[in-house]
Amino acid sequence: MYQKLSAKLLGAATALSLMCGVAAAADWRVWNIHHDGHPNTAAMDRFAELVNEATKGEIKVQVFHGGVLGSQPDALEQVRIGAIEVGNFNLGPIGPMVKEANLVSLPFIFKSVPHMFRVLDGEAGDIMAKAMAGAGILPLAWIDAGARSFYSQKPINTPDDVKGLKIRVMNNNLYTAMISAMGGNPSPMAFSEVQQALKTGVVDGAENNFPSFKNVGHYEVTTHYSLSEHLIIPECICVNTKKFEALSPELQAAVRGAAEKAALYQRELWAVQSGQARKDVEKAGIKVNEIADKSPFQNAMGKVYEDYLAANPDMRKLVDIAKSTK
Ligand code: BDP
Repeated sequence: MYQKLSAKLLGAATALSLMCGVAAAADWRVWNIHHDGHPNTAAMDRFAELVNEATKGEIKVQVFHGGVLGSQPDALEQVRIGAIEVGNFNLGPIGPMVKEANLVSLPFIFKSVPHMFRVLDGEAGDIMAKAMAGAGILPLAWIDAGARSFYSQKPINTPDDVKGLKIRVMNNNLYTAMISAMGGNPSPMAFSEVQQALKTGVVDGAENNFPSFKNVGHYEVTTHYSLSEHLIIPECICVNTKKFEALSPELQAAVRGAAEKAALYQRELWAVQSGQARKDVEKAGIKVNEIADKSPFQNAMGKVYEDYLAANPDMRKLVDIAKSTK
């Protein structure tokens, strides 16, 4: 009797909340790997404020910076299953879970950051976003992560300079193939371990953009940053698909709007702070070398593309779209 009554009451309450369009207040956790001083940290804080405002507190967002909720592959899994709601993810570590996301991890696939955004804003981006959402990681907005270049204890000007070097990469077989194709020894490793590994000589080098190179102190334990710009990998503000889809259309629009605004803010910050990060590390003693001719690096990637497309022939369509995007 009691059970029946409470079930009825619950039913009535649900019906009422549906009628009024009221969803229960939710607490959302956001994973961010970066620390204070990185553009993404400020942008994710902005995202939290915007969601709190736009949903009038119905969704309360708390951001956990510095990767305290786990490494990036772990956090991706957590967002995929809904244990964490949102993450600022790099698409590199998403590739092993969602094949379509691997488009952006093919070395030199994009001509520039604006080119990368044009590809993401077109059909290829739609295909990638759908596949990611299908895997539980729905991209609400794309953000800028510039280009990644090598840093080590010596300048790198040609693939030959990579020969024999142990280079840390993010978790993705495309990156190990990329380093091997240059004659180096790839070493996949969590971001949080890289500074110590560089310091103790466990690895000879790594690769990243200027803001991340600076923010986690990799510049303190290396001497040269060589502008190979071999990868232009975007990032996303991504949400667990089921949790997002369970929201009312109004709340979905509010969350998406907040992510889009935070992403624009991130891109503005990035434009200024990536140049500043370069200046800061140079001031601290890092020698930055331009690589006048990148074609030897690009040519060395022929085999990476060949092997990858032979194993993943269905990725050719995305590669063709990216290459034919002006
Ligand atoms: C940074 C990305 C971050 C990655 C890190 C890495 O923003 O998501 O985890 O590189 O190299 O630039 O692991």
